[in-house]
Amino acid sequence: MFTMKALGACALLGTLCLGQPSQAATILTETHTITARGAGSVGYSTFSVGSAGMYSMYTMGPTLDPELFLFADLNSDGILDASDTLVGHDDDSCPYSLCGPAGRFSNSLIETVLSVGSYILAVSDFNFSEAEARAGSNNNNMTGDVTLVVNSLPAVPLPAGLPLLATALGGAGLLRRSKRRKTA
Ligand SMILES: [Ca+2]
Ligand SMILES: [Ca+2]
Ligand SMILES: [Ca+2]
Ligand SMILES: [Ca+2]
Repeated sequence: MFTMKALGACALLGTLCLGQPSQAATILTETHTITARGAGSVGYSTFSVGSAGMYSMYTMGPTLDPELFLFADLNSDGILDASDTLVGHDDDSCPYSLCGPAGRFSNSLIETVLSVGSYILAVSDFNFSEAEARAGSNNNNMTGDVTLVVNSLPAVPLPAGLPLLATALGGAGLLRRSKRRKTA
């Protein structure tokens, strides 16, 4: 009886029982010095996702206007190839409370669900395009250090967790009904 209850609670919590930690965890912090042009004008960071779930990626670049691209490194070689696909992009979504100001402008924030695999972040100063990220060169009028941060977020954030909870509750209902049928 107690075992059945424990199983039910685990189903209710879903991925909390098996998947990600219940607290946000930083999986990458890396600082790039962004130059005006050429090889140093784009900063790249690579990271791996070992557990599918919600992730946040953001910039802290006090002296430039960061613009951020996220690519799936499909062949897991740590290099941005033509076959690696674009997953996310942002210029100015990060609030000052999280990322601080970026000159007169704002930092970048990408929050998305990521599946297991390898990823590449590319950062430079606005105006920065996907083509420039892939080419590895951008002409910047603002330069300086930008720190890239990647966090794994708690497994079931609300309201994204609500449909899961509803499914789990439905499952618990079915379990109760099938038990009732057995005892009847
Ligand atoms: Ca690659
Ligand atoms: Ca920006
Ligand atoms: Ca600029
Ligand atoms: Ca540009």
